[in-house]
Amino acid sequence: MKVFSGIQPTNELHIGNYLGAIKQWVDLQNQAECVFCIVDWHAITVPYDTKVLQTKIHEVAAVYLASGIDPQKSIIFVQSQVKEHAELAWLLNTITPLGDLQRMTQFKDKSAKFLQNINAGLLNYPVLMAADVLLYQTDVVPVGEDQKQHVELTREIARRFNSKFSEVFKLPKAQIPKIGARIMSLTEPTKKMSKTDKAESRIGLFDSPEQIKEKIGSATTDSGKEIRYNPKEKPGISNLLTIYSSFSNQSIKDLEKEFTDQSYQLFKQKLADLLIETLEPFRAQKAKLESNPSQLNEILTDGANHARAIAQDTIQKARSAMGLN
Ligand code: AQP
Repeated sequence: MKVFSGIQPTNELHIGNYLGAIKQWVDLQNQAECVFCIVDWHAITVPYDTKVLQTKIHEVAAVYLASGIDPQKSIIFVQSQVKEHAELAWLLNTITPLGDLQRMTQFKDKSAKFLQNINAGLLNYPVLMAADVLLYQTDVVPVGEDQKQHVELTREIARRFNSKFSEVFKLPKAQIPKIGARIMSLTEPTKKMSKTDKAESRIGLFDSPEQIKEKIGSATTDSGKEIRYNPKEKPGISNLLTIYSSFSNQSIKDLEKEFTDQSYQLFKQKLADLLIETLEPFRAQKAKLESNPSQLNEILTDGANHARAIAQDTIQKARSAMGLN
């Protein structure tokens, strides 16, 4: 089984990225050939600071390592170091209907969010993502719920290519976790937690204990007093219960029992303590890699070399199928 997934180095990674995507990767690397990418070409489709992009790339790599992704078992690399991603994206662009891209939820959301910067890259994002996935003959793409639509489009693009030219690509499937597939914003719990939203709406994986306490303490809760899971009526508390359950591996039912007749305040204090403890390895790994950046560069260069070898094999097949050299 072959696995591919990636994360954009935009702003700061949050617990939604970890629970929706990265947490699944760690288990998969013992059962499958895994390729985990830092998708910097995707990140530049929204406004960003050129001076900090490389730091953000290193931070994503630090998160992968701190989560338990082992470079001896899995390939970790930066997208822009393997140019075949751009080449395949161009080839796939020529068989992707414009209408399919215009109806993507993420394109609509991001065009509304970045009105001053609705660029063609934002529209073509899912084609580049299809190239990322298809280059590695991927079977499974472990992602959060918001990326399901893009993986379905990837599958459709692969199907179209195979039937128009010849059978070059495997048809990949999304793998969405049962719990944590859509962690919601702390301040507006009916919206998903996002890297490009305001800082108090998310818990960053590198947040300090003080920041975690403050953000959880002021997270939006619901009217009433009960700590009960009901996303429609109690979206705030339900989101906090999901986060608690995912990090503690206790079921939501058990947590409801444990916190019967307890106050929101106590529940939030316990959740903040749990997060402070479980996110400690992320803070430590970041500090360690900052003090030794050459180690990280070696891992990424080695990863790109391995990834390129696989990608070159696939792109050659795609070129020939399309009548190119
Ligand atoms: N709130 C979330 N809950 C669960 N999973 C999530 N993911 C993102 N948000 C949540 C998953 O994390 C991975 C990262 O994907 P990405 O970097 O390509 O960006 P994204 O999906 O657009 O995520 P963000 O963090 O919300 O970024 P912005 O602000 O740029 O939109 C994916 O597997 C995603 O499903």
